[in-house]
Amino acid sequence: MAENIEIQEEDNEEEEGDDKIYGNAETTAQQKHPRKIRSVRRLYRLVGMGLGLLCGVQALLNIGLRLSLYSEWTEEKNNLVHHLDHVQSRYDILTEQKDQCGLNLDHLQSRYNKLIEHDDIKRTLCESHGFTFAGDVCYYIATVEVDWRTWEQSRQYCRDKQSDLIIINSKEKQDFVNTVVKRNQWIWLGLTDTDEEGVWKWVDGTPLTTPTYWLPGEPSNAGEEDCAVFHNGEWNDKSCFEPMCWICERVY
Ligand SMILES: [Ca+2]
Ligand SMILES: [Ca+2]
Repeated sequence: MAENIEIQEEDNEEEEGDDKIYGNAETTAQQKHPRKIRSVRRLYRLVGMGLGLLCGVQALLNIGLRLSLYSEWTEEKNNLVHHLDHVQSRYDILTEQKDQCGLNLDHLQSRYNKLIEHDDIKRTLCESHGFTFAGDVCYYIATVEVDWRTWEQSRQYCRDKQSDLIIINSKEKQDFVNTVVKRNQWIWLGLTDTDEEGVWKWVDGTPLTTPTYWLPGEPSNAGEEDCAVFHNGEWNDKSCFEPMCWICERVY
């Protein structure tokens, strides 16, 4: 027993000895290398400050970049708005000019209509286009027999002269044609039943009504005759493909 107590006392003495050794190690190191430790601490502080500075610079760069982009976008938006205003302004001006042209055109048409109410004006217009003015109607009398044409070709000739094949819807016009057409001449009229057999219509779309001047027994549609012709004061239906003379009528 006494021996054990002596051994424990020896161990305690040894542990107390170790604490003294390790507890004094740092103090000893500080005492031995004070400059080195201060340098390391200073280095840590400098590294920390550097990292903070870098973060700050990056934040400033981000803000600067965003401000730059916003500035460019704002300038582009302002340019677009300015351009849009300009286009709208031009559109308004053109719309106003269009409306003004419409008014001017209506005014001119009205004046033209009043002018051509006078027969002498009509006659002048008619004759200036190579037509003949008679009974308030303007005619182009194509009775040159060497230039016979089919019904469709004759009509196209009239259309090229801003007219159409003659419409005889009154006794006065029938009498006029009688006076200008020679005996035995065949003259195309603007009358056809091409759309529906037996239903005769003038080229302006109006149906055939009285008075009519068909030769007795006509229209016969003999061998498919769909176009009307004037011959010796009477009407007959003939094949539209036969060559004939024709008369154009121009309406003012
Ligand atoms: Ca027929
Ligand atoms: Ca016939």
